[in-house]
Amino acid sequence: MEDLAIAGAPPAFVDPVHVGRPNIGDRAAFLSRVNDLLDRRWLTNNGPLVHELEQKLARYLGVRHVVAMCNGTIALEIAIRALGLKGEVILPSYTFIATAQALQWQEITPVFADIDPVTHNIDPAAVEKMITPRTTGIIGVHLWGRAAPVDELAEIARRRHLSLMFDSAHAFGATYRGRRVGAFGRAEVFSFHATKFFNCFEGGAVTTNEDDLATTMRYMRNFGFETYDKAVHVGTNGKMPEICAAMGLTNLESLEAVVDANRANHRLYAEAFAGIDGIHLLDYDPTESSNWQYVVIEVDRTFRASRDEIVAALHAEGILARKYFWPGCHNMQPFRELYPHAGLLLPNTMVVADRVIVLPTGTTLPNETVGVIADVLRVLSGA
Ligand code: T4K
Repeated sequence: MEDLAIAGAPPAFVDPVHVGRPNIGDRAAFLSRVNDLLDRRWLTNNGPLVHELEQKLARYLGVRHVVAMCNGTIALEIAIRALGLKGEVILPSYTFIATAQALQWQEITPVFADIDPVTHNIDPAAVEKMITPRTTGIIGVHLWGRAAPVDELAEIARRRHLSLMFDSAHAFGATYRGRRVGAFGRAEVFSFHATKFFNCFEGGAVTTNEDDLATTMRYMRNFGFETYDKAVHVGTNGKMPEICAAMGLTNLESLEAVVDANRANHRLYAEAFAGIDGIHLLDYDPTESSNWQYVVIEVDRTFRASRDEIVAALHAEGILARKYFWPGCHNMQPFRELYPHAGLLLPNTMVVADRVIVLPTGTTLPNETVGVIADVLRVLSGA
């Protein structure tokens, strides 16, 4: 124990090791695109790089329309509005708060359904129980990039006449039953934030196979304008700037290198944790494609240290592990005050949110990190 920084020893890392360190593609290719866009003096407003990115993403994801946006949260808000959702919409509480905020922002009631404790994804049986006459839609979240139960949710949506959309912020490049995430439900929403597997600094997109929906969202992201001086729809400013598209086009060229690094890191973690009882590393389905962007461990109740004690010990070492998505959206404002009893229907959410730690990965992970984390866990386990 005396070897740990939390007990006074020097920390393993002086420069903090972050979860969500951005993966950055070929710098020269990016800077050349930036030079071009500066020469063109076309910086935003549906420029040529955004157009090129949308085309390439549509091809990669296997979907008719990609509508690029300034970030994933605005993309969620626009998709929700374009789908005409109102009243109540069902979603998991165990997600990044943006999923729920995008509804509440438009005065739609987020109704939190419980998750499957094994997959961490929304449980279709729980969704069914939360449907009321006010329900208009379901938002499935592909948490950690592992696809939500798409077919079961689609069946419920069809039978109960609800719109189904997905928050696919984590799932760029992932497949469900062999098909790339991006063309499921009526629309899917991606985040291209700096911390994501595929990043544009900030950015996001809505993908859909519905032509009219795509057109409406294109108006909405540009103040409702159809053409010069002619607004035809309620709108906002959801436009992706050219420099973000330049980053996206560059990063799109090195996706495989990021997957390889993430997969190799995951394998190292799996080997290092193999003999540590009470620590369970979430795996990715070997029959599907994954981006391996999230290294998620669950700490059993039987483990000698609590989840929070482990996180504190890692932070002391300079490893800034995260407790995503604790404490669940329903336990944060404004939801905690608006829906104080939501937790009564979310037993699995509460258990999982109390156990999870997300660890660093990516192309810049310092070599020693996995070993240090395993050492900390071994010491805390008392073995
Ligand atoms: N839906 C889901 C399921 C999501 O996970 C997200 C975003 C969204 C919707 C919304 O999409 P966006 O509107 O963000 O496009 C971070 C990200 O900001 C957020 O994008 C992400 N999910 C969420 C899971 O993580 P925080 O509050 O944890 O951010 P922060 O500032 O603590 O940064 C995370 C870590 O990354 C830190 O350890 C520092 C490191 N980092 C961050 C940035 C920005 C870097 O090393 N370099 C950087 O440039 O939310």
